[in-house]
Amino acid sequence: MSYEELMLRAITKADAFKYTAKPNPVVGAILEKDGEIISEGYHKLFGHRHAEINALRSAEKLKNIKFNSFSELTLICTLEPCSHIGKTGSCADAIVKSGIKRVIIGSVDPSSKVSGKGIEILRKNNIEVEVGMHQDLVAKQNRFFFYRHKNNMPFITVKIASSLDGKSHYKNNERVFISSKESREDVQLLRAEYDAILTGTNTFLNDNPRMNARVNFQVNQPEKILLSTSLGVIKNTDRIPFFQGGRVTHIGTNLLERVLPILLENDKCSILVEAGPKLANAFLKAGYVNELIIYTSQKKLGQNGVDWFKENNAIENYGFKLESSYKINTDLKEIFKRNE
Ligand code: AOF
Ligand code: ZN
Repeated sequence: MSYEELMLRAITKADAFKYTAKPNPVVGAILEKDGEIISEGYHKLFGHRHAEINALRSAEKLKNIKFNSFSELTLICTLEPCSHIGKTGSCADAIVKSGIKRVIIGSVDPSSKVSGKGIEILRKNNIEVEVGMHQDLVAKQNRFFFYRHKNNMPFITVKIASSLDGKSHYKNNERVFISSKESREDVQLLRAEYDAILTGTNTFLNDNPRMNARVNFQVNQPEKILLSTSLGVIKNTDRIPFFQGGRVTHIGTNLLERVLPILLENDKCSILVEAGPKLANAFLKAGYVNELIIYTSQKKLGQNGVDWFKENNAIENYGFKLESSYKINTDLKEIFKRNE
């Protein structure tokens, strides 16, 4: 296999771990000799060993069987090997120590902890380094991670479920399921992709949500964030579904510029806002939203419903354009992107 084929293989196989590696990026590493794979490694679980270390460890077992010295091998890795001593040690240092002499890298790591320092360590130790092979694919598969580190901002998506007549819920807060069961299942998948789910007082009180990702595969559950000034200290949390399973953060301010730094804590890159019209519009108005996802059902709520948006053309006026749309049962799912 060529280096390019190996890079594409590493990118593809790394992607399978996107629900368990997050908020870390997915990363793949392959060691090759004369076009043949000697070993492969992937970053499978947040906090666990990095891809390069896994590849090095597997190769170690084949030394003197498939090769005699690591200097015979080329390392192909999707992301720049890390330079920091993080949870599991520096990959760049481990590569140097192994005796590898050639490394092909997909993309530079955009995080300030690394960003070029890993490559520098390799080059300083006389390792031949090539950077940029399929870097766009690597950035795309880690779009939240790249966005967060390039902009020092979280990637924020607002998700709403709307009736056909543009309403969110009934004025008297009578409980109503607007979208179909299938759409609600789709939302579970969406939740599984994000590092945190954010909601506000009204949704918290009226819907009593669990706000976790209920999917039938392993997932690093998103942190739950409650934005509320009115609730004060919440007691008896062991009886509230929202507080069960996974980390919960209660933020006692509605000033969004004060909220942003808190959204970046604990390595978080992406936030899914699942809130009512007030909070959703506040995020949109502040210009903090990257993506807007709307599930629209065939149901109408009529005069007793509360509008999602005040104006007719609100989505376009907020600076969004439609990127794609899908039918889910009788609902319509639309994804809007911010005009860049
Ligand atoms: C690599 N190989 O497989 C991954 C890397 O908290 P830690 O120690 O796990 O470090 C996480 C950071 O390491 C993450 O923010 C990113 O910069 C880099 N990810 N680097 O060399 C890997 N997953
Ligand atoms: Zn590393």
